[in-house]
Amino acid sequence: MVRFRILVLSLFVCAQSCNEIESPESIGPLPSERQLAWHGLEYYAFVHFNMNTFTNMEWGTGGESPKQFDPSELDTRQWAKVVKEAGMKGIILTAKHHDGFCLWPTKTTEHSVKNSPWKDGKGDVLKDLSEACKEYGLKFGVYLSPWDRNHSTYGKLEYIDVFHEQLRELLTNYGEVFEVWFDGANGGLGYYGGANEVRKVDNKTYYAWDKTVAIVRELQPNAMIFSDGGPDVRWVGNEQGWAEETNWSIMRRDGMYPGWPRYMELRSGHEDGTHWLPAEADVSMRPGWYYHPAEDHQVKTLPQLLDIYYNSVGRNTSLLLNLPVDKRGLIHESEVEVLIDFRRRLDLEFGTELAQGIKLTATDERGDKSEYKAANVNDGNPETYWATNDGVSRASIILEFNVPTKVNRILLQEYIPLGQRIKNFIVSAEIDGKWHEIDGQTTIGYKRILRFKTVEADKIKVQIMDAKGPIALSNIALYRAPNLLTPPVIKRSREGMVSLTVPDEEVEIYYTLDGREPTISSNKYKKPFRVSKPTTVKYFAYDSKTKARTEVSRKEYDIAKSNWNIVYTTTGNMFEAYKAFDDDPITYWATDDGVSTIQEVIIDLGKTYNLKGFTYWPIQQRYPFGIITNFEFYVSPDNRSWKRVVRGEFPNIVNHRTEQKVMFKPTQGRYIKLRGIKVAGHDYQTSFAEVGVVTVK
Ligand code: FUL
Repeated sequence: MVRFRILVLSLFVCAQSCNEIESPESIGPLPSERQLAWHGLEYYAFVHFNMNTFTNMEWGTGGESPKQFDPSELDTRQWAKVVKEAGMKGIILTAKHHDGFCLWPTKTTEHSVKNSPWKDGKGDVLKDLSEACKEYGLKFGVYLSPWDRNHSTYGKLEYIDVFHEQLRELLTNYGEVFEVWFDGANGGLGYYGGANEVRKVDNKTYYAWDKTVAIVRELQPNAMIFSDGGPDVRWVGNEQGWAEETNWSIMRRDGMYPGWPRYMELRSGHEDGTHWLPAEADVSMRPGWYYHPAEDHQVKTLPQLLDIYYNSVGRNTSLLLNLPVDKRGLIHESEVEVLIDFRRRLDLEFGTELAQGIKLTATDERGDKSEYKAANVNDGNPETYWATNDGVSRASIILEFNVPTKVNRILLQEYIPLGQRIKNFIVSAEIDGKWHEIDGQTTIGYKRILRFKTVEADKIKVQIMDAKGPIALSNIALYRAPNLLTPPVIKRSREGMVSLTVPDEEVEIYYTLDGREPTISSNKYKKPFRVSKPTTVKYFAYDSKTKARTEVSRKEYDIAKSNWNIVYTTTGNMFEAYKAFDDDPITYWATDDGVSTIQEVIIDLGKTYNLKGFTYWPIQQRYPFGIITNFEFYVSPDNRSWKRVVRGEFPNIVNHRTEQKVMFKPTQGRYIKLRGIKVAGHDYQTSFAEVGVVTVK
């Protein structure tokens, strides 16, 4: 009898507590199973490789010949190996870009690899890549441009059948596809089977999106569908790889479609979104999406990639990093090197998790000592989470170290199967018994990572200030990323002020101006210094914690350009012409377009110098124009009598857009004249990113 009573009692207690500890109710739209799985990928590769690789274009017209597609060493296994070693989880390939060339032997058009010299028309890049991905344990995805500038029926209904059939082929013949990528760029001028005309479409209706989505669902039910408006994953609203700090994974999706004009909203989502629609941040390793030899010196650097990572993955998006495969059919050596460095660096940044298993307390826990306890955020299990009681959307959690510990990163994750809820939070550190606020932010979502200056803390506190309902946090991790040691970036202003910068505030810089090798007893860089005469600056970065240093870099400067003035330009806005000598090759100045005569600039150097050479930086912009290929250079003492000191050609400057240096016999003069006697382009419009002189010391 007694026993029976105990049993009844305990059943009663259990029923009570089971009621108490029900999970919080979900809030707002929720991720689907396929979206949840996709969130875990975080970082994967885009590969732009197609006809444009061979025509050196970004958007081919569609009038290209399949014969032009002719890679010499195409090796999709090299792509997969590099991507795997870089720590990425998959590859999405441009199966067909806007020019309509298909990388697989489609039955829908003759404009494909089957009519190319590559493998005598027997090749199939999609097959090769899907197999390579399988071999390396990578996901495989396809980009299929809805816009087709080659197909004669583009703009008519017949084309939609072609487009859908292409989609069917891609989703049937190459195994599991994890993402299907639909571009928003649509309609316009094209070849269209020889019509060479402008064809406009209504991108809301023309592609029969409902049917398109149904085809993907039918053939690849687990595949995510990407477009500006989803339905599964949205564009992030820019092509530089960043989201806003506030970033909701939900949006008012109805009414959105590829090419949606309110794309700025994609950067932060909608707090009152009606559908789960997380963002994917796409960005290329180079200025262009396709490989152009002229951009070999513009591959993203390690610090740039880290910024991209923190501004995408660290702000609740996935990162789709584009690798422009080159004409050989390989990922270029420069990309390979930096991608591996980046991977190593990420391993270092997130190598040692400092919060795992340390003491935790929270101001509120759902149910007493329940399965929603605070300790769930650092148990290494993404399935468990800390939750607060109903009605509690403001609460703090404190992580307490056993000994003061250095920290400079915090990673937070909400338990998104129950929706995205946090609107506002503050992170603080307790140092020597006093609390210091480190950062105050808004959303978290699937993942949020904050970088901050290293603190040696006893405790770290996360205060959730506002949420849509009870809090559900599955992970809080703390890290101490080692200092990032990269060669300093050097710049000189037009006034001659030289600055040296490194991405990590805790790294020091040392330099010399007298030609001697710098050491840690040389000048320590504190603020910009003046260099107005010919000088070699030698410098390196130094981490005093580890005593590691970068190799010595050197930069030669000639006279500063502070007293230079523009005297004459054939055409163009003279008031802007100083951009041709502001010591910054990223800015540029150009003469007018549509001009049919040779263009020149005359610059007054402010006083007479003994000159022995000049320099010219071609324009660095993504779509270059007006690059001087053949030049004449003149010197004058008075802007009246001119002496031509040199004429010649900048060899291969269009493909290698780096600084050109031309020497001549020493000549005294105060005025210089540079004439572009031949420029790359359809007229004489001439651009100048930077002009400089070499003086006799
Ligand atoms: C854009 C396209 O027009 C570019 O060529 C590139 O494919 C990029 C990823 O998307 O909208």
